[in-house]
Amino acid sequence: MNELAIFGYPPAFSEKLYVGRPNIGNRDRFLQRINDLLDRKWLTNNGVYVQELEQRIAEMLGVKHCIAMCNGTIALEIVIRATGLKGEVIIPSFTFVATAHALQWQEITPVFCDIDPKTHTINPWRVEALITPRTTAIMGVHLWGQPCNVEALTQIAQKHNLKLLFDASHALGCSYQGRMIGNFGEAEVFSFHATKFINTFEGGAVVTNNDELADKIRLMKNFGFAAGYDNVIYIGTNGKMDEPSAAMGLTSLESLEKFITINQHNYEQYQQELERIPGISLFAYEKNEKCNYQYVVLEVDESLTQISRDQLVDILHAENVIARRYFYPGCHRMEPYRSYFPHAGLLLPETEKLAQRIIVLPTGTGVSLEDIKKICNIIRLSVANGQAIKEGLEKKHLNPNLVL
Ligand code: T4K
Repeated sequence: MNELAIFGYPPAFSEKLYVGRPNIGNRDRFLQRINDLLDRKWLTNNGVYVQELEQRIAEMLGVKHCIAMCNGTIALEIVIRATGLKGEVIIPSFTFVATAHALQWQEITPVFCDIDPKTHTINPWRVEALITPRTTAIMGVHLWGQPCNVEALTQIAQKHNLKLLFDASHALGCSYQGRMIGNFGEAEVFSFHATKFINTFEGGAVVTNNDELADKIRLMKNFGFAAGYDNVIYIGTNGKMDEPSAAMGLTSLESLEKFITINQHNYEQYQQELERIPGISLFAYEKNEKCNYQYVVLEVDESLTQISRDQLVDILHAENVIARRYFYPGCHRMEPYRSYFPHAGLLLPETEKLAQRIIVLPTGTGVSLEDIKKICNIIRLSVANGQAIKEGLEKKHLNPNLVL
């Protein structure tokens, strides 16, 4: 145990290993596209690369419309506005804060619903109790690329005449009951942020099978401009994706299968290495569905590991493994929501529990199978010596200069 960097030993990795390290496709193809767009002198405003990206994604998902945007948050804001949501919208608290902010930004109240501890997605059986006369929609989040229980949510939305949307930021390339994510609810939103499976530096998209909604979103993301010059017919903002971003997206898409294969091999390596460590369980994806395996998510049961999740994160960071506590502490414990709903946690026991137990580990093209073995050895060693490490860390906390 004294070999751990947290007790002064050199770190296992000389360079930091990050969660969310971007997957980058063929550099030459990307640079060629950049040269082309510079030659064309068409840098943004529905350029040919944006159009091509939209078309490729729509084809890949089997969805009628894909509208590329400058990022996932703006895409969420626009679709929320375009679908006419107001009042209250039911969402999980266990998500990236952008899901909640996209609503609150428009003075719509996010009402936080608990999650299913197995899937980490919104628990449909908790939704109905949260519906009030002000509720206009449910917005599920396909967290980690794991689809929500779309069927149950669809039934509840229909029964109560609510809109159903999905934040599919993590779920490009994933499927639900054999159909690609992107086809469910009124619309779904992807993020193509640098940290996502397919990235456009910053970027996102709304996908929908609803023609009217797609037309409206196209207007809204471009100041309300319709065909022709100077023809504003609707209120709008600037949600456009630019050409370099689309060039990156097209290049990333060409490597999609390669990225999935690497992620899946990484995932399986983690699975094998972590299998018999008491108190550590790896989030399981649905075997019969398509999955991008972009997130390697561990749950730490402190009663078995002795060390807490946060202590394990500290140990990993000291070794230069920059593990993350996504999505700690849950939106309901972040401002402004914790001030608005100080008692929200009482209705979110699974969220509260999970937010204390999750660690997300590095994967993607920047991580080798050897790296994964080393990361898992650190975890194995830490858990095997859990009690002694805990005591050592507590002593060090009292006396930071102590050499153990
Ligand atoms: N809904 C959900 C469910 C989401 O997860 C997100 C975004 C959104 C909506 C909103 O979509 P966008 O508007 O972002 O398109 C990061 C991302 O910034 C955020 O996009 C993402 N979710 C979230 C899960 O992760 P942070 O605060 O963790 O970012 P940061 O700067 O700590 O970076 C994350 C990790 O990635 C670090 O370990 C460093 C590494 N990294 C990051 C960047 C930007 C790199 O290695 N290279 C890079 O270029 O939020």
